[in-house]
Amino acid sequence: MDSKSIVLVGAPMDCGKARKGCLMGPDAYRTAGIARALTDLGHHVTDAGDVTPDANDIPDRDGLINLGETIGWTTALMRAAESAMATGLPIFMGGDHALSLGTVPGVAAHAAKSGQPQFVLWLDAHSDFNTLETTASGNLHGTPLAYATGQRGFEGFPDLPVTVPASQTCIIGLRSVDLPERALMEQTDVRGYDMRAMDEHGVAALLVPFLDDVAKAGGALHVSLDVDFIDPTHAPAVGTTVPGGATVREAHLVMELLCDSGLMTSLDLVELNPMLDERGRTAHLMVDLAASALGRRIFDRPTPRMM
Ligand code: 4U7
Ligand code: MN
Ligand code: MN
Ligand code: MN
Repeated sequence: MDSKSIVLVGAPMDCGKARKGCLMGPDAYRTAGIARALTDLGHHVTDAGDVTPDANDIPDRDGLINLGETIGWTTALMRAAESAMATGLPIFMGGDHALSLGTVPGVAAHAAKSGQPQFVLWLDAHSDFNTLETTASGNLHGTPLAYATGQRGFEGFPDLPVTVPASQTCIIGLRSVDLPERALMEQTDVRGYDMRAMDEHGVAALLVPFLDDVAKAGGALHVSLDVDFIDPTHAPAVGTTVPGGATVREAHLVMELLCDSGLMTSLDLVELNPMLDERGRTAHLMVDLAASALGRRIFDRPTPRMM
């Protein structure tokens, strides 16, 4: 792969759910050597440090966890994402998945300025397609894909000048979808593939047609990788474990196919909770997956670290 300018953007946000720990994610990725792993592949890597949330006086609302704080992160991350796109390929290091409420609209705003259609690949056990009205848990990390695709039901959040058409999004890895979010998804043409589809057809057969569509449209491709896409036996450091997830090789294959396509223009690494990790193995796996997406091939892997 050609040498790229990669910009690391930390988003130590933890307000998207009640359980704490994701705020340590950015520093866990730094400690696990994300910059070095990408530099070793020939890329130019800069660390832009951590974003801080905007202040606002949005009142809390019953049944919604940390509404004002989440909106503060959303507005800050929209700006950070749009401006990072002008300097290279951003990797947004979360932080919980509520960060995509800001990163996806931010990168989409950048693409719109050059008339490029924005596509989104969502690698997740969950569809994250709840709205403020449908969420049963009140955890806003379960809502970003609905917001970014322009669904109604986000009162208090900024109106999005640029949304990503649901037809330009693809979810892979599904095994936990709430009934109301499923009903909402079914009104759109989001492509959602569950673990059964992955078992039956193989992940490449699901991903490649989507990548072909991105290529044909000359699109930008944002990839949002939730730790819980991977099976919890391999990636234990996440609050929302769901058994029956992707294997290590399936996850790497997705990243390798993304690399071959040359289409990925931005990446979220979300939901890592270092408090729940085992000797850093999940953080290292996420770094290795990012490296696969950016050019590391199987036989280039360094000798495994002693952990
Ligand atoms: B994640 C859930 F109810 N759907 O809304 C919800 F199952 O970013 C889970 O994918 C959301 O980890 C998971 O709370 C959000 C739940
Ligand atoms: Mn650009
Ligand atoms: Mn998620
Ligand atoms: Mn998830």
